[in-house]
This record gives sequence, structure tokens and C-alpha cells, in this order.
Amino acid sequence: MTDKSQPSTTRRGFLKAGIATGGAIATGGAAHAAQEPDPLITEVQPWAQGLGDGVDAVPYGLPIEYEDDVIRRNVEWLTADTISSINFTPIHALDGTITPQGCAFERHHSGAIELRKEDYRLMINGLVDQPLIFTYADLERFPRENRVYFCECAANSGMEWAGAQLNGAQFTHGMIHNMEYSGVPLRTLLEEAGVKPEGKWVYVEGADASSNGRSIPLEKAMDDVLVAFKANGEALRKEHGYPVRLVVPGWEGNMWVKWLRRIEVTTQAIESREETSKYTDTLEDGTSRKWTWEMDAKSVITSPSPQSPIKHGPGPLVITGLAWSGRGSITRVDVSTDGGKTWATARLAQEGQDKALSRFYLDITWDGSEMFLQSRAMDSTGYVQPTKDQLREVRGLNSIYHNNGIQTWWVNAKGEAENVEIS
Ligand SMILES: Nc1nc2c(c(=O)[nH]1)N[C@H]1C(S)=C(S)[C@@H](COP(=O)(O)O)O[C@H]1N2
Ligand SMILES: [Mo]
Repeated sequence: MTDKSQPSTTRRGFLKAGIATGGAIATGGAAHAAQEPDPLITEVQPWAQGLGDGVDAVPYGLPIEYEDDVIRRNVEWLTADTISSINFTPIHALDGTITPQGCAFERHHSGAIELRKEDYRLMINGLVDQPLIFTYADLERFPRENRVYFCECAANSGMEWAGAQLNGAQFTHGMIHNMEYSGVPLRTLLEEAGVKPEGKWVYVEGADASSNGRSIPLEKAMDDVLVAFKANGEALRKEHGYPVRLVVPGWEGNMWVKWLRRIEVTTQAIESREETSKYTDTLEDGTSRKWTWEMDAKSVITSPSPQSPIKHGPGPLVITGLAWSGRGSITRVDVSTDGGKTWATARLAQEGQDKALSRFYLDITWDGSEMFLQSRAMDSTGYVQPTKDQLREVRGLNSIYHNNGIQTWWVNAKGEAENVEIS
């Protein structure tokens, strides 16, 4: 039997031996050669001299203190108060595709309410054979599904219409999260109530004071919409609609009603505040486009980016980012280091998933000179993410919502990045 109480001594001994025999091997630049003795390798460190926390120290864990800058942030001047407001996901610091609930952006119109499961009721009324009221426990008894979807606020990148504005991917593109939802298809509940033939729309409302009412065509309601109660395996957080929210895959975040309380089947759209004066795109000629539900394909480089500068010299560099489409899956992402003159096809970490975030990587050898980084997403419908100028030709400068134009980060020779626009 080997002595498991002393493994590190053996390892240190081996590494010292390696150094003594002059074993410095050229690594291609991403690691440093072991020429100088490194005390973090050669000395016994404090954390190896005592005991760590017991398993009862933290019943529900938070990230370690060294990661305390990976947090939601808001932009103070953006809204008059923090109640009807927005904060942003720290996408510049995350990897993979799943957004932890604890740092997933929040958007409330009248604050995040506290609603106990016991007090939860969902009513389906209007053009149905039998109006129904569900308790939380009732919902748990219907067959459920697990699906990963992104939720993007239509106002994401909305401050950037008139030019580069906010200096960080978190602020320009952080009104997005991507979670695995567990819930009951809305179709199942509507079928339980029995939709009358005249029923063509559903009007969905939340239990908060704003109610955030939205009309959804019945076709979508019967397709992939979920009445969800878990996200990433655990109960929804209060700020994401505990105990139950609507998940409307691929469609603008405003339709993802939180604290879902009522679904009315109607003949027509209600034309509520949230779907008329808000979340509507005003065009170049001053007229407004009615309904923009689907979120078009979009992408952003999350690192390097203003909040995630390059901290090393020339050599291997990982360029990474996120891409998504409300119309299907991401099939390809191209990355440019010269502001769109030439493009290289990035590597997708996984095959694109329907209406979910895709992670892309481009592994390059950086020569240490400045770069104009851009990414361009393509989706399963053949759609290619437009430049900001192409968008402005159609949409003008009066828009706020649905800005899916190509983002540029200028990276200087020091590795610092800045939000810029090139035309
Ligand atoms: N009941 C209710 N649902 C709501 C809102 C709200 O204020 N109240 N905000 C909407 C908007 S505008 C967005 S973008 C998403 C944001 O979801 P999140 O807070 O989980 O990120 O919720 C939507 N659902
Ligand atoms: Mo939103």
C-alpha cells in the first residue's frame, strides 16, 4: 500500500528533481518554463498546513470570496429607481452556457415580489370550456419537461443604437440568461381547460403590481411555451418569478411573465402597455412596427472585452463568446480580429441547441498588436447577424429594442479593450 498521507512530498521531490536536471521545456508560450524555483510549488503553503472547513460549514454555498466581482451590476443613470429597473448578467466572467440564477439579470416593472407556494394560484379563463384554478401542488402533478432556453430582454444592447456607449459586455449584452427549466407545457394546461374554437390568443399576467400583461398567439402557446417552476435544477429564485414563471422560447423576455397568475384565452390581442408603447420598434420614418416577438440571431465576444482584458503577452489567446437565435439553433459563428475585413470560423463548444445559448471559441496566436474584435452569428434559418449600419438602414436611430448588430471591441497592444464602432 502507498502512503496516502504524504503524496505531496513525493510530488514536490519529483518536481525539484526535474528542475535540478535542467528540465525546462519550451511550452509554446501558454505556461512558464520551470527554470526558477517557484515557491508555490517548492514550499509547503498555509492551506496545506491545517484543515479546511467541515461539510457543515456552508449548507447552501455562495461563490468563493475571490470571485466576488462576478456579480450582477446595474447602470444607475439608466432608470429613475431600482424598482422598475434592470441589472446585467456578468457574461464577461462566465464560461459555458448555463447562467447561474444568482447572477442572472433581473428586470422588474414593480419590484421582485415574495409569493409563497401555498398562496400561489394560476387561473385559466376566457374562451375555455371549463375555467380552472391550479395550485402549485396541482401543477406538480402534470407531466413535465426539461429544456434549456435563453431569455433576452428586447432592450438588450438598446443603449447602443446611437453609437458605442457602455464599456463592457455585461452592460451592452448582459440582459440575457440561459437556464434549464423544468415545467409543464402550457399546451397541457390549456387542453385541460379546453380552448374554444374562437380562442386565438392568450393574455398572460403576473401577480406583481405591474402584472406585465402580454398577448401571445395561441399557436405559440400550444407549441413550446412552458409553465416553469424550476431553473437549473432548483426552485426559481424570487427575482426570476418564484414559484412559477412562463418560459416563451426564443421570444422577447418581456413575454416571460414571472409570478404567473392568469391566462385568459381571447379572440384578439389585448394591446396592453407592454406590447404597444413599450417593446415596440420605431422605424426610420417614425412609424412603429407592430409586434417583434422573436429575438433574431446575435452574438458577442465575452473575452477579451473591456471588463476582461488580456492579461498576458503575445502567444496563445483564447477568444470566446456567446451566440443565440430565437428562430432556431446557432450553426456557425465567425470571428474577425481586423474589424470585419477577414473572418475565421470559430469552434462551437457544442452543437447549437434550439433557442439556447451557444458558446464559441477561437484559439489564436496573438502577435501583440491591436485588434478590432467582432463576432457574427448564423442560425439554422440561414440568417446572418447584421452590422449595426445594416440595422440602422431599416430601423433608423429612434429604436431602443431588438438591437442585434455586430459588436466591436478595440483591443490595444496592452490587451485593454474598449467598446467602439467602425463603419
Ligand atoms: N410579472 C412580471 N413578469 C415579467 C416582468 C415583470 O416586471 N413582471 N418583466 C419582464 C421583462 S421586461 C423581462 S426582460 C423578463 C426578465 O426576466 P428575469 O428578471 O428573470 O431576468 O421578465 C419579464 N417578466
Ligand atoms: Mo424586458
